[in-house]
Amino acid sequence: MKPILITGYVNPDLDAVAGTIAYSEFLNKTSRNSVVGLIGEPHDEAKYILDNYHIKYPQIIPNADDFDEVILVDASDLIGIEGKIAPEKVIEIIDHRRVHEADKFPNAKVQIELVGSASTLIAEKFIQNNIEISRESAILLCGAITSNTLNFKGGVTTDRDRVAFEYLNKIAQLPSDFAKELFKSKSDLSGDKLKERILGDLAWFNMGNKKVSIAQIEMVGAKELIENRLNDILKILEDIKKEMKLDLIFQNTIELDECKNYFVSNDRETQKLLEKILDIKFNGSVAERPNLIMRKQIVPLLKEELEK
Ligand SMILES: [Mn+2]
Repeated sequence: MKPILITGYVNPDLDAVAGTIAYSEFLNKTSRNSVVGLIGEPHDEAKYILDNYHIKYPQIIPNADDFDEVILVDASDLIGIEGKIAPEKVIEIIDHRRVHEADKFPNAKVQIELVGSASTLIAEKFIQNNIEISRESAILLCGAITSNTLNFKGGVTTDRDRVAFEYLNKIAQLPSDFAKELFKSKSDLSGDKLKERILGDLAWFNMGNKKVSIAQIEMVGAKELIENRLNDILKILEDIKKEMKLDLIFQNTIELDECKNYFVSNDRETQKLLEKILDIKFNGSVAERPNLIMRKQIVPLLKEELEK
C-alpha cells in the first residue's frame, strides 16, 4: 500500500511543518505508513527551528500527484492548495481556524478545534494514546505552539495549548530565551525580505461578493519597520491588489514584543471597514491597536460584516 502523504498549505508555516512531521511520526508508530511532503517554501521560522536544532528537512514535492491519500494539517481551505492537491484525495483534515472550507473535501474525516495551534491537536494525540514522541517532534511542536499563540499572549491561546506545551517541553527542554530567539529569527525584513515575507504569508478569501486579502507580518520591531518602510509596504500591497484583482487588501503587522498591532492600508473604504470591526482609528495609512489580534480572528469579523 502506498504511504499517505501528510502536508499543509503551499509555503507552509511552522505550525504546518511541525504538525505534519509530528503527525507522520505518530501514524508511523501507531497505524499507517505515512510520509511528509511539503509543497513550496517553508517559512523562515520553520527553517530556523530545523537548522538550529539540526532536524532533518522534510522532502519538498511539487504536488500530491504521486499519492492516492492525503492528510492536511493546519489547512482546510481550497485556496492555498489549488492545483497542487485534489480535494477528493484528502482523507483527513486537522486544523484550528473558525472560517474554513472543510465541506469541500468530500472524503475527509475532519477535526477542527479552536485551539491556538494545530500542533496542539497533534500533541494531544501522543498524550491521549500514550505514545512516546521524539525530541525533534517535541521541539517543533513547542515552536509552533509558541509561534501560533504569540508566546501565549495571543487571543487564540487556550489552556489546551499550555498543557500541550508543558508536556512537550519536558522532552524538548528548550532554553528560557527560546521564544525571544524564535521571534528574532523572523524579524529581519531588510531589503527584498519585506516583499518576500508579505507574499509568503499572504492569505485571501471570498467574502460576500468581494475578494479580500490580508497580509500578516509577525515580528519584533514593527514600529520601526512601518516608520522606515511604509511606502514600500503600500506599494507592495497595491501591486498585489492589481495582480490578484482584489477588492481590498490590508496588512496586519503584529508587534510581538510590545503586544500591539499596526494596520496598514491607504484605501479609505478599507480603513472605514477596519475602523468599524476592530474599533481602531487610522492616522494617515496606519492604525495602531493594543493587544494582539491575528488574521484568523479578524477573518470571521470581516466576513460577518461583508456578508450582512
Ligand atoms: Mn496554525
